[in-house]
Amino acid sequence: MTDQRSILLTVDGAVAKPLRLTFDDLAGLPAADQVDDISRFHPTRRGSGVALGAVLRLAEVAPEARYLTLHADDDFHASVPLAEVLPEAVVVYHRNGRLMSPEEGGPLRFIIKNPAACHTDELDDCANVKYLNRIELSVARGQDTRPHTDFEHEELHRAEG
Ligand SMILES: Nc1nc2c(c(=O)[nH]1)N[C@H]1C(S)=C(S)[C@@H](COP(=O)(O)O)O[C@H]1N2
Ligand SMILES: [Mo]
Repeated sequence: MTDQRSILLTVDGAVAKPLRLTFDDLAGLPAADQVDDISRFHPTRRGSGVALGAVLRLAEVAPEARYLTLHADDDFHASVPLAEVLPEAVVVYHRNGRLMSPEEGGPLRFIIKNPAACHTDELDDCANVKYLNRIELSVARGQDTRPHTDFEHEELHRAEG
């Protein structure tokens, strides 16, 4: 069962301080880093979160890290360049103070504010990872299962139901 004390997010790899964060840890990050209402960026998506930078600051990313890999419960993975994603991303973790359901992409969803269309760039809509459970920092690119073609997309979205 997911509740306010469950570990929602692991941050590990090339960091000085690996993290295991609960809902309360995310809610306890500074008010200035909280990002309200992602429907401002994505009209059909819901929820509020915290800037990726606030989470990475806590983890103390190693200076040699170049990639950030997002891992999800459904074995979906995306690996993106750290410097580019850092100012763009939000870790969505609540909706009006409540945990997000899987139907909403929760409990955690990664959101790039202004992504490129699917498979047109490294920071594309496919990297808006749902059911996020781990962020891994690394020197080299990590695991990436994003679809590359329209056909692969159709297959994936069919499997998602
Ligand atoms: N965990 C997980 N996240 C995922 C996917 C997935 O299959 N699993 N699909 C990705 C793709 S290819 C796209 S285009 C978007 C779709 O987001 P939506 O369901 O909000 O439209 O989610 C991305 N995040
Ligand atoms: Mo996608």
